[in-house]
Amino acid sequence: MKKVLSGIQPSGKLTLGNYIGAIKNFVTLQDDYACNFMVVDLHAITVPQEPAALTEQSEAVAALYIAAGIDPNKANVYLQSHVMQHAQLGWLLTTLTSMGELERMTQFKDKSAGKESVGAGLFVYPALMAADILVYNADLVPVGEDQKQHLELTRDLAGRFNHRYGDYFTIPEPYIPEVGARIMSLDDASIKMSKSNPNPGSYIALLDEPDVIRKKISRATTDSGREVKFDPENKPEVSNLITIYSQCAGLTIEEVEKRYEGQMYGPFKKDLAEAVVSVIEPLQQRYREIRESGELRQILRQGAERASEMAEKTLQDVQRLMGFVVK
Ligand code: AQP
Repeated sequence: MKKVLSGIQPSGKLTLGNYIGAIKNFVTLQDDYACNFMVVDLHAITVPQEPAALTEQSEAVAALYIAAGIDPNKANVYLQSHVMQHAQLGWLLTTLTSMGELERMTQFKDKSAGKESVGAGLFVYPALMAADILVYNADLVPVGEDQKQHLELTRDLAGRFNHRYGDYFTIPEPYIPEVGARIMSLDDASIKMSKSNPNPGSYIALLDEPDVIRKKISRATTDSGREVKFDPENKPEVSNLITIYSQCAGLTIEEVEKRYEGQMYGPFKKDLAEAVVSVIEPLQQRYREIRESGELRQILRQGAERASEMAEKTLQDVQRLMGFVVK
C-alpha cells in the first residue's frame, strides 16, 4: 500500500483554508493509502508560542482531524514531537541542505519580512519537513499550494541523499487539490487565509460560532461589480467566495455561477454562509464529543507508537548508509 504523510501546525485556530486545502483531502485518502497525519508541534515553535496555548491547540488540531472524519483506526494520528525520529532525521537532512536553498523559500521570506530578529528554526524548518516525509518514505503528500516549494526541496534532498549514499528514499509526489488549494483571506484576496493572521475577520475558524461565521461572510470584501462570476484575475474576492461555496456545497464552480446567474452578491453571500455552517456545525458537534470523551491522549499515544516503529527503521538505515555506528 502506498504511503501518505501530512501535517498541520498547531500555531493558531484551524481555518476553513486548512480544512479545504488539507484536511478534507486527508479524509479522502485514508481509504486507499497507509496514512500518517501529524500535528506538527515542532514546526509551530519556529515562531514563538505561548506554552498553554500550544498544548490546547495541539489537542484541538488532533481532535479536529478526527471530527472531520479521519478514522484513527485507519490512519495514524499523532503529535510530531512524540516521534523523535523526525527531529533526528531532520538534523541529518539539515546537513545536506544549503543556505541558498533555504533563503529561496518564499514562506521564510514572508514570515521573516520586517522582523528585527528571526529564529534559526524558521530558516531550517523545510529540512525538518523533508524529514517528516522521508522518515516514512511517503509516496504522496497532500498539501495546499503554499507548501509546494517545500515539497520540491524535499524531493531535491531525497535525490541528493540517494545520489550520495545509495538509492534509498522514495521521491514523494505532492497531492494538491485542483480547486481550493489556496483559499484567500476574506478581507484581502491577495493573501491566503491564514490561522496566524492577527485579524480574525480575515479567516473563518473551524471552531467559530455559526453566527460569527455568518457575520464574517456578510462582511467579506467583494469587488465593485455585481456579477457572481469566477474570474480570479479581475474578481479575486468573489472568485474566492465561489471556491469556498463550491467546496462546502459539493458543487462545481460552473454550477455555483449558474445558480446565481443574474443575482447580486446579497443572496449569494447568505447562501454561502449557510453552506459553510452546514459543514462546520456537525464537525463542531463531533469535536466537542471527542474532547469530552477523554479518548484523545490514548489515540495520540497509539498513533505515535505505530509511526515510531516505521520511523526507527528508516533512521537506522539512513544512519548506516551515512556511516554512523548504529547501536
Ligand atoms: N489558505 C489556505 N488554502 C488552502 N490550503 C491551506 N493550507 C494552509 N492555508 C491554506 C494548507 O493547510 C496545511 C497546514 O498548513 P500549516 O499549518 O502547516 O501551515 P501553513 O501552510 O503556514 O498554514 P497557515 O494556516 O497559514 O498557518 P500559519 O498562519 O501558522 O502559517 C498545509 O497543507 C497548507 O498548504
